[in-house]
Amino acid sequence: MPRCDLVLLHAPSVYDFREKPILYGPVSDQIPSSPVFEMYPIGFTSLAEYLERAGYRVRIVNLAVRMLTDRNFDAEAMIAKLEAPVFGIDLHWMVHCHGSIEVARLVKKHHPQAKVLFGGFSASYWCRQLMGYPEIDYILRGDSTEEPLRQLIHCIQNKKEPEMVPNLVWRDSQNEIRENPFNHVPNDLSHVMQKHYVNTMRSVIRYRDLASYTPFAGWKDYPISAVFTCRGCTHNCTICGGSATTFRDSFSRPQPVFRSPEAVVRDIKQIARFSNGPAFVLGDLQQTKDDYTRELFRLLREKKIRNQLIFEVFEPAPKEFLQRLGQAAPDFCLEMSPESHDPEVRKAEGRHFTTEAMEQTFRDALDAGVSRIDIFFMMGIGKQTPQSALDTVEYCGHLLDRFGGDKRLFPFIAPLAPFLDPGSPAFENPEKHGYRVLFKTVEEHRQALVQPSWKYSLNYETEWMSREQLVETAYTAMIRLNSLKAEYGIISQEMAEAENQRLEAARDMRHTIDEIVVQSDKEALHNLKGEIDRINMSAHTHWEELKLPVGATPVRFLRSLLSWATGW
Ligand code: B12
Ligand code: SF4
Repeated sequence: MPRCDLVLLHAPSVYDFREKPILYGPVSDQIPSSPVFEMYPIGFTSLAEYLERAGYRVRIVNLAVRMLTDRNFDAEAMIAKLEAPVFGIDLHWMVHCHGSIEVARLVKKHHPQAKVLFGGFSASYWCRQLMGYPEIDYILRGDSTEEPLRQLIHCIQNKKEPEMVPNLVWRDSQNEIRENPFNHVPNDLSHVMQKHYVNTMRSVIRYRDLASYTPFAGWKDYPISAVFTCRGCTHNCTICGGSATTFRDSFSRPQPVFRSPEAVVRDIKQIARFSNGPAFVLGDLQQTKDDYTRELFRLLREKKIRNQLIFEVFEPAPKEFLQRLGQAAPDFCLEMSPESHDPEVRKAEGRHFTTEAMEQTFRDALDAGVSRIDIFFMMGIGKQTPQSALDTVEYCGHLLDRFGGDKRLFPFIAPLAPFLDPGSPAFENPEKHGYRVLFKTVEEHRQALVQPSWKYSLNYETEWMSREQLVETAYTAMIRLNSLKAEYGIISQEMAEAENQRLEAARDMRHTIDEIVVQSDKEALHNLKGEIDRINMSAHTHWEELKLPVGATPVRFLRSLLSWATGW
């Protein structure tokens, strides 16, 4: 096998999810991942690309996707086979705190001399507690770890203590935990993602292992890609662990940093070379200055990108912005997450806009030629009672009426699950926002993830909704919304029925599990494993609704190989 300086591993949410009977619930219905959360952070490709440019060899292994797509895939054997002096494991999303720590343990078991490094938002937030796990040697904090990681690998290869590596938390030779200054927070991102798709392709070929680079199960048929425009956020949503205050307090970033319009369009162009799938432009462009969006839109027009582009707005957008967007990216899609129809609930969530302004945005986007608008509502948030969540669904009916049943409007509703984000304003000041945080340590979250049903995994409840109420309301609201969407012809009757059948089955199952929990009957739970798995995996059919058309050859492998060979 060719030399490797760093292996980046992505774990499933729960390491032994194939053995444990766990009813996951609708925790990942609105993203490409299954409840195993098999998608690795976009930062993996950025870290790999940066290090490859610096002369190191990096391999990405998405263990989660391999375990999910191949029942016989032996993750431990794969870990044992890999050879590298450093293994980086993401703990970006808290939902991986079971799997990531388990994978770290296996790395140490098979490679006692190798170093184990953690990184990502959750690793940054929980760094002190995590250092209590003996399998973790290093944690790199922050949203921009490319350069610190290069320095760390240099130290490891040259057997130097990493005292000067910024953002690093580490254990020194005396077994003391050391925290280096957290001061690498770049205000310019021109050093990252310069040629990342080319470098990714090179590694795929070098290690002859496309399967391990796959971002999520089903990616080959629906290769949606993400293009990040910024690190940080100007907004401060109450439940968000990526809000302005979380970035400031937990990731040392006082304000967001934006990539240049050229870099963003370069990424989109690179994606277009190997994929016909949509590209999701992450981050509301309205956060930038007007001349930024003008330049970005100009470049998009000039490059004539054929892939469908998805944009998101965090707040209502002016008509002129949407028109310019429509001209730059005809056929564009728009996403917005008002979370609730009720202005009071929205305000408590940190979204200070009126229903009129929101509906005007939908109107203007439709007029600007949007091909679809995905509207996301959430259940379990502050000031929201079960009735209020159900009223949100009825509001969706009103919205569809108001727009004459326009089939480009796609409302969705889902629970805030399984976790309230660590570091979010609500997690940090639960009383102020009417939340009760039930788990306060990494270990409690780890244990929560292996509970038999998602009701017991939820790490919070609110003054207005208990965990029990949230779970019950979630099923009722989602079933009702599916029926509504079928009534308006937004989804087919068959899809609504299939969706509702699996939601009903999940609801029945969660009641059965509640009874088993009361009786502490482990054997009865194990006997349900097959049925629970069937419900868990069929839960993912919901994602079908969010897909856009991608044509007959979604991924162009030959073209990618050619690009690699010619160095782009
Ligand atoms: C884009 C985004 C997504 C995209 C993910 C695209 C992708 N593949 O990364 C989508 C929409 C799919 C998504 C899904 C989810 N998301 Co999200 N997401 C975001 C968002 C809006 C931006 C993240 C971003 O820009 N990252 C770019 C940079 C900062 O990160 P990065 O490049 O990936 O990684 C850098 C560092 O984090 C670090 N790093 C990361 N991993 C590692 C590993 C090692 C070893 C090292 C050294 C460093 C390192 O270095 C990288 C480069 O320097 C944030 C909110 C925000 N404002 O930040 C939420 C956020 C990260 N998501 C969050 C959550 C909860 C989720 C979901 C669990 C939601 C759900 N229940 O469905 C899922 C999980 C998906 C999965 N794994 O399957 C929370 C996380 C809170 C927490 N601490 O757990 C956030 C903070 C806010 C939120 N609620 O949306 N998300
Ligand atoms: S949820 Fe709010 S704070 Fe978080 S990334 Fe989106 S707009 Fe920013």
